Amino acid sequence: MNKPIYVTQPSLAPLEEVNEYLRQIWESGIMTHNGPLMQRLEKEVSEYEGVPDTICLANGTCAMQLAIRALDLEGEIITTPFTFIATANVIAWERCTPVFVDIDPDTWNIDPDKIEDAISDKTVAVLPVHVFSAPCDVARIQQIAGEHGLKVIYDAAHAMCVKLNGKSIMSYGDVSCTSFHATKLFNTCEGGACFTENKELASRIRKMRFFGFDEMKEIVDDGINAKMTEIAAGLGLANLRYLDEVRKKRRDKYEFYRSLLDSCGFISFQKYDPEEYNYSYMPILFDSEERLLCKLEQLANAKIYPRRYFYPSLNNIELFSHPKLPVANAVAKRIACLPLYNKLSDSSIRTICSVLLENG
Ligand code: T4K
Repeated sequence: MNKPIYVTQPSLAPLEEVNEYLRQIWESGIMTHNGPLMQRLEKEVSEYEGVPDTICLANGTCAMQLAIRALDLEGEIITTPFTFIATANVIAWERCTPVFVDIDPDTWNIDPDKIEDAISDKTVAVLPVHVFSAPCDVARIQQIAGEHGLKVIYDAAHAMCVKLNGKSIMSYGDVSCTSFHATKLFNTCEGGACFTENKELASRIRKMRFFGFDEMKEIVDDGINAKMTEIAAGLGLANLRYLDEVRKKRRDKYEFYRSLLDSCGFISFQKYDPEEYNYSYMPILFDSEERLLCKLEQLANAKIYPRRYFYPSLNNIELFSHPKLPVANAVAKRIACLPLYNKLSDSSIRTICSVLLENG
C-alpha cells in the first residue's frame, strides 16, 4: 500500500540539535515569559532577515491582531480576498471592517490600481498579503497609503527569506507580520513575529504581548498573552540553521515540478521573480474549475492530497461583505497547491505529475 502524500510536512532540524535546547530549558526551568531562547531567536531572526528588530509571538494571527491594536486602528481596513481566513478574521476580531479589493490576475496579490476606489472616509489602513511569498507592489501601496494617510500592515505569513530591492520583505510597511506555523518554511511549531522599524511601535507590541507589562512588571498598556514559549524558540533556533538549505531544496523541487508541467496546456503558474520567491508552496492554476475538481479526484484516488489554498475567495463567505470581485472569484476557484516539502522525493513528484497529466 503506498502512503498518502499530503500538501506539506514540517521541515525539522535533527532531533539531537533540538534536544540540546530542551536540555537548556530543563536545566534552567525557564519555560516562557520572554526567556533567553526567545530573546536569542529574536536576535538571530533579525540577523538572518537583515532587519533591526524582530518581535516573536505565539502565532501569525496574533501578530496581526497586535499590529492592528498597537496602531490604534478603528474603521475600515482594505485587504485581499485571496488569502487564508486569518487575514480577514483578525480585522473583524479587532472590531474593524475588512474591505476586499480585487487581485492582480498574474501575481494573485491585491491589485494596487483598485485600492483607491475602495478608500472611504472610514478607511484607516491597508493589509495586503504577499501570497505564496510573491511580493506585493509595495512601492505603489506605500504611495497610495501616504497620499491618503493610511497605515500599512503586511501579512507576510508566507514570506520568510524573501528579499525585494535588496531588503527583507519584512522591512516594508508600518509593520510586517509573519507566521512560524508548522506548515511554514521556517517553523517554531506554533509561532509568528512582527517586524517594524518604528521603535515606539515595537516597544508597544512587546508590552501588549505580555499583558501590557513593562520591564518592571508594571501594567502600562492594553495587553494580552501572545508570548512565544521557550520550547518553540528552541525549535526555531535549531530550525533556523537549516533555513537556507530548506529553501534551496524547495526551490529544486518547485523547478522539477515546472520542468514536468510547463508544457501542459491547461495549467499555468503564479507570476514571480525567481530571486524574490521562497518556494514554500507549489500553486497551479487550472483553466477551469471543472478540470481542477476532476484532477483533484484523480489525485485523491492515488492518495495524493493537494489543497485548495485559498478557496473560496473571502468575499463569498457569510461573515464578510460581498463585493463583486471578478478576478479573485475566477482565480480562487481554479488554484490548487500541490504537495511540496523537503522530504518529497523526485519519484513522488513524477507520480503526482503523471496523474495530473493523464487523460488531459
Ligand atoms: N495569514 C496567512 C496568509 C496564512 O496563510 C496564515 C496561516 C496566517 C495568516 C495565520 O498564521 P498562524 O496563526 O497559523 O501562524 C494551515 C496552517 O494552519 C496555517 O498556519 C496556514 N496559514 C494555512 C495556509 O495552512 P491548514 O488548515 O491547511 O492546516 P492543516 O492542519 O490541514 O495542515 C496541512 C497539511 O500539513 C496536513 O495535510 C499535514 C501537514 N501537517 C500539518 C500540521 C499542523 C503536518 O505534517 N504536521 C503538522 O503538525 O492550515
